[in-house]
Amino acid sequence: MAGEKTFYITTPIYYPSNKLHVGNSYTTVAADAMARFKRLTGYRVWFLTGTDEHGQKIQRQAEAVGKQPIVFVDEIVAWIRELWEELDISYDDFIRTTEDRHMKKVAAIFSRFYEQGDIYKDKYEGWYCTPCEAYWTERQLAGEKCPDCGRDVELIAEEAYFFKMSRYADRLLDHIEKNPEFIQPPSRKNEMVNNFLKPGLEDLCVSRTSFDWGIPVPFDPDHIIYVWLDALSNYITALGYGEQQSNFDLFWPADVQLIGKDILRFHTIYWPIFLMALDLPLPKTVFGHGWLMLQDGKMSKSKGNVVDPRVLAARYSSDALRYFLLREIPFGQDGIFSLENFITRINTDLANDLGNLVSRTLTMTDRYFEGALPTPTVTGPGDDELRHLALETPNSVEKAMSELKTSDALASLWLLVRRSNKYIDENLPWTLAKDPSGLPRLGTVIYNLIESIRFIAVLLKPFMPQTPESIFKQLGLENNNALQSWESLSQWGAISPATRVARGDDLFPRLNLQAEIREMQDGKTAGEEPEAEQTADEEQQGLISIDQFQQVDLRVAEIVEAEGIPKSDKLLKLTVLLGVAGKRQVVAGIAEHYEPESLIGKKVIFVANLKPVKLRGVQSQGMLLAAIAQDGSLALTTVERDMPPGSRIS
Ligand code: ME8
Repeated sequence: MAGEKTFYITTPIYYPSNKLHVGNSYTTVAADAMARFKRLTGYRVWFLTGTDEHGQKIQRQAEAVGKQPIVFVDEIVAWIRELWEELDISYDDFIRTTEDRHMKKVAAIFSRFYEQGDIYKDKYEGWYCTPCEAYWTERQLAGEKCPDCGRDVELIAEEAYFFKMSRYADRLLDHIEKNPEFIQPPSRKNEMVNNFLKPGLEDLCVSRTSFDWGIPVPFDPDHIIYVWLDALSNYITALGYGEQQSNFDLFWPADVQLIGKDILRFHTIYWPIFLMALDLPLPKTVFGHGWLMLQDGKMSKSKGNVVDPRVLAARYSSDALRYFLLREIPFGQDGIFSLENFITRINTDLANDLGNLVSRTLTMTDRYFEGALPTPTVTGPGDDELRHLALETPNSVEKAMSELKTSDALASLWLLVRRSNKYIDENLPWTLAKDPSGLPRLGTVIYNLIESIRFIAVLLKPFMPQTPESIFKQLGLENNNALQSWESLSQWGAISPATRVARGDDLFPRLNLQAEIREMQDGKTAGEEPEAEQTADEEQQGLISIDQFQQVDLRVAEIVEAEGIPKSDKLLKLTVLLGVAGKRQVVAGIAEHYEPESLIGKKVIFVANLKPVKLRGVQSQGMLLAAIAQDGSLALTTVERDMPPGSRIS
């Protein structure tokens, strides 16, 4: 549509060399919050992520576990997609550099560079860091190691194509100087200009011949196109660059390219130069964020549970993890990830501040007004201040988000959460409720609190997609798009009195810090002891130790009740008997395969120590095991002869 506001945001495309850790997830969660915020505020958004699958590093890792590179990456890419689903990442496209749509265009880009004289053939002799896929000159090395990652480098000498970077260096310097928003935050700009551009750019080696996992140079197929030229191009190939009437026309140049500070050089020097050579405009902003660090510095998979984002999201909820990531890293700096920081944030910000506000307010509406939102009639202390702050908060959130300061955006939203809690303490609703003459004021207090919670829920949507849904449901607004919209925040008092509200379960139950640390760190400590440590090969093959297997408490369970769940075709609510451990309620996705009545009396295999979750608002305290065939048919697993409920399976 003409005049439509568009917004194109990208994340780095990750190497599928191993499962991602919570640090990698940070970039994608931040990009997702940004994309959701822009959608909320009326933009047509395109949000791209994906995987960077070629190169020597991937080829070597695949060889190390005896797999074809494509088989190796397919498995990890599937894991990454599941991770994004579990973290509610709302990407519009996921590009894999092994896809035809990408490879063909990269080959054409390379040919164009060659034809227009940007590329020439020569011999490369110098250093290469395979983990970073980066070339280094002798002078750039840090004591014989890679200056970026500190690991060993290899000396390579091979025939190669080179890109004439110097042709474009002055134009790039000029662009950087004239467009202060191009490299963000500004401190990163000086680093690039002073360390790389001003000393003079060397021509860049853009092909390799000593391995074959990549895109061949179309006119010289012994050469494989340098993996960074291949990877960086994803931001335009995914949009359909070179095709007629594609998203490229609509969305390029990108508004924000979000990356970690480790890959700034590739994105603010190589990438803009390639774009200039293609005669294309440069992205408006390349934003290099800080790192999420562990207390002892490095973040790696061998640290066990604490860095596995899927373990964290499954145990503490995706919303809690997203909140932590978006709140904890201050603008442009590094942040520390520790279980202690994480649990403390959940307990203070989510359980005490937000959770308490919602549960106290809804409990009072239930108790004093039988769940019907009262009409505000009598003004009193704190009303004006609460209203002004609520009306101001969308502006402060928007301002912080326009600078990608997700932490500041959440901090300003929490001012409203805390102000609302203070409003309760100022007005003492339980005292007002004691005397009938206090009821009109009590009604106003409750109305204002509910309206403030509505503002908070709308503003939370980009950051924590699930929690607002639960709040809107409690406020009786689950189907009311108008009152969930950004526009509705321009007016205080939009929610109509007499709306039926209903208190739900606590949004974020308080956690016991010591118990969590014990449970989660135990996994980590065990993983760090030499005898229990998995080798990289074992981990790649998905092997687990007997200790890991025994962490799952499997039991025989007898199904004693079964019924459908309203508005769900897939789910059944079951009650199972676990012998002396009593009964459990569980939600199972088997409604398309079993009639509820047919399940009564069946003895099935049950995972008894899963953390409870809510599915469609129904508490589920475990999981039934089932076999699922490729055609989608499903059969519950059971025991070969009758066994008492509660029997342990080992
Ligand atoms: O570099 N804290 O992929 P990659 C925060 N394929 N962010 C972190 C982090 C941490 N501790 N560790 C990693 C590549 N990241 C290339 C990119 S793009 C054309 C090609 C994030 O799998 C951060 O955004 O090594 C970093 O830039 C990215 O993960 C690196 O991912």
